[in-house]
Amino acid sequence: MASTADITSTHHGPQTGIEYASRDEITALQTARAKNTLRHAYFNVPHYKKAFDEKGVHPDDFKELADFAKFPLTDKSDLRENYPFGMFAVQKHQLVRVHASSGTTGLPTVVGYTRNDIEVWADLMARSLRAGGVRPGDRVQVTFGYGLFTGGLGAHYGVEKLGATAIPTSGGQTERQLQIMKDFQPDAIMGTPSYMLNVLDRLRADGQDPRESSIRVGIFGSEPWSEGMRRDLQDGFGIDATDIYGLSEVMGPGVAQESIETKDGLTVWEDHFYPEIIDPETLEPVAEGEVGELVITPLTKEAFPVVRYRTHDLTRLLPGTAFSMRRLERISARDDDMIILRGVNCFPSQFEELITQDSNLRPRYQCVLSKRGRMDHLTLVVEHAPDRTADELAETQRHLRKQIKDRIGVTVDVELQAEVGTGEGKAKRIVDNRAKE
Ligand code: DLL
Repeated sequence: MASTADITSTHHGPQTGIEYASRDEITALQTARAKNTLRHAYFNVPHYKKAFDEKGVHPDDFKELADFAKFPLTDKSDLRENYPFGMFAVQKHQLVRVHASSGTTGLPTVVGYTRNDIEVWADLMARSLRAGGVRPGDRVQVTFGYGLFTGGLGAHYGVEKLGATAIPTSGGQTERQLQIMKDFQPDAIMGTPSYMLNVLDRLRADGQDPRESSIRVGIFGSEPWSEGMRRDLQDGFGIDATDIYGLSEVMGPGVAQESIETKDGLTVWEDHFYPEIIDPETLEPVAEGEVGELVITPLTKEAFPVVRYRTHDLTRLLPGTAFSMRRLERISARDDDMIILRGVNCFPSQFEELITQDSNLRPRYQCVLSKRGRMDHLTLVVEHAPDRTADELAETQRHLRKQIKDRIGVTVDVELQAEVGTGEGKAKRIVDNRAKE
């Protein structure tokens, strides 16, 4: 299990923590922990016993990491079928907390934690915060929602574990957030990138210079964002911004985190998670370094072990840089966010990258899908910067449309509006009106 020694060694201490272990050591640790996890799932969760038996595999068949490919994948539907507590591997009295993710449709998925699971999570969040540039003694404003969502409480326990001070503002109520930011002088802030953009705009609208704020670092995630958005947030606030990744079914935030020193993708904390990339069609592992769907097996979970969980997030695995553990390339899309226009696959993040290159536009946008005859049609609705003339806007609109055609290869309509809402919490990027017509 991770100890606090792991977190104090990151970056500015001696590089002796597990994040700097040799690949051989990491492989040995993952193999040993994977064997335990597979046994734990098989013998304590009826779903896994059945799924393994149906596939004709037994935990004893696992000898090396490549053997993971023999074991069944787990998808959200498996969790839904066992709603609410059917996938838990421990007795009721061993649970100290549950969280749930609402998902886009249907029943929420419910996840549970033992005391030790919470400890490990806090350690990994503390390690993530440290990798993202937060230091003991810093004040950290946590604008992720507190509640069933894992963002707020997950971040909170990590801040405390690191020896920093949590300012648990939770999400929303922006006026109040700003007042607290001004009065409490946080060194760091955490939240979704789309919410941080709201904060930035509100400060500017109030006639304040966001660069004057006390914030030094921002740790943002829970939704896809682009390099362009990073630029906007870093320049806007005058901070270093890094990316944090996680999902409730696998733990919560802190599965992977970008290093403030390299800002080159997110290190997967491989002592606790085994990442794989599969082809979402064939479900077979892809060649090393190729893009596909991320599949994760947590290696130390007690209450809620998951075997080969399909994240539906698209990315690829890269070798370690800041740490010896492998990195994920920025997760720019989920496979269910893929838009297919006349045979061309595209993702909202590709539009975002172009939007952030134009100073007449704000990275607040939605992709509105409709039907034109039998064809799918996309209208990209984008917020424009204030005080632009009609001519400037017409030119901006024409330019963006052409850029999208030239760079992404699809024809879309572009609509510019003074304000575009993307919802509370995670930004809603796709509005699908196709069934309505
Ligand atoms: O969003 C956990 C979290 C909280 C992560 C705070 C980071 C910060 P869920 O609500 O279960 O958990 O949603 C997980 O969000 O499968 C991705 O599709 C997306 N996601 C999370 N982080 C990132 C990121 C939390 N950095 C789902 N980049 C995941 C892109 C992200 N997508």
